[in-house]
Amino acid sequence: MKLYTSTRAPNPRRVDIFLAEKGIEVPKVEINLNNLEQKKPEFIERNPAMRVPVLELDDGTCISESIAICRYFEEIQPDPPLFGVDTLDRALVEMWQRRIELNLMLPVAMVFRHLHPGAAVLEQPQVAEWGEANRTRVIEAIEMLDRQLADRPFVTGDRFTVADISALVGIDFMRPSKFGVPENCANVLRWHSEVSARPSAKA
Ligand SMILES: N[C@@H](CCC(=O)N[C@@H](CS)C(=O)NCC(=O)O)C(=O)O
Repeated sequence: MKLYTSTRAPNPRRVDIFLAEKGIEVPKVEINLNNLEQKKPEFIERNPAMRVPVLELDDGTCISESIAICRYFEEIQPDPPLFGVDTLDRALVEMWQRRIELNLMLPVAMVFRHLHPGAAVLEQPQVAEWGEANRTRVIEAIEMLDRQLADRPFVTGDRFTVADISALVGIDFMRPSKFGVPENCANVLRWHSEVSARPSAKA
């Protein structure tokens, strides 16, 4: 088994945090995104979407999409459960994970890809207006999260789940675009300092 990954990129970090929580180690192959190694034919064979992370199994099967990779590890090692513990909990984790991915992570990525000079190699054309428009969406998503975190320690309740991982990675990826959690979102700020203190957050 091998994990094709890229240090400091947010989606690979989701898998790294997930694996750290499970205590699983997987050998890694570094893909240099700035050198566009993800667009080379041998990588496209592994992932036609030309993105990291990709998990290659020993029989050559490749799994891409961070959450699909995490689900694979959840099945082979259920403890600790990070996708919910029963029917209702699994549905709630799925709901929040998708909300966070679509409403927070994606707009944060749009801000970075369309405004950061370092992202020009990945995103052509860079449309500054689209990047700016997404800043508002990010803040709206954080406000949504703030309401959710008003009366529970983690995004879906008493347990740390994959929804917390996506939210943590999304929020931390605001940093290169030089914005962050608004000061009035006290619940998110409390949650963020707690989840950042987990050893897995160093991933
Ligand atoms: N939906 C994918 C997104 C993967 C993704 O966007 N990966 C970025 C790094 S965080 C990438 O490989 N970018 C390369 C590029 O844009 O060419 C997932 O969840 O894994």
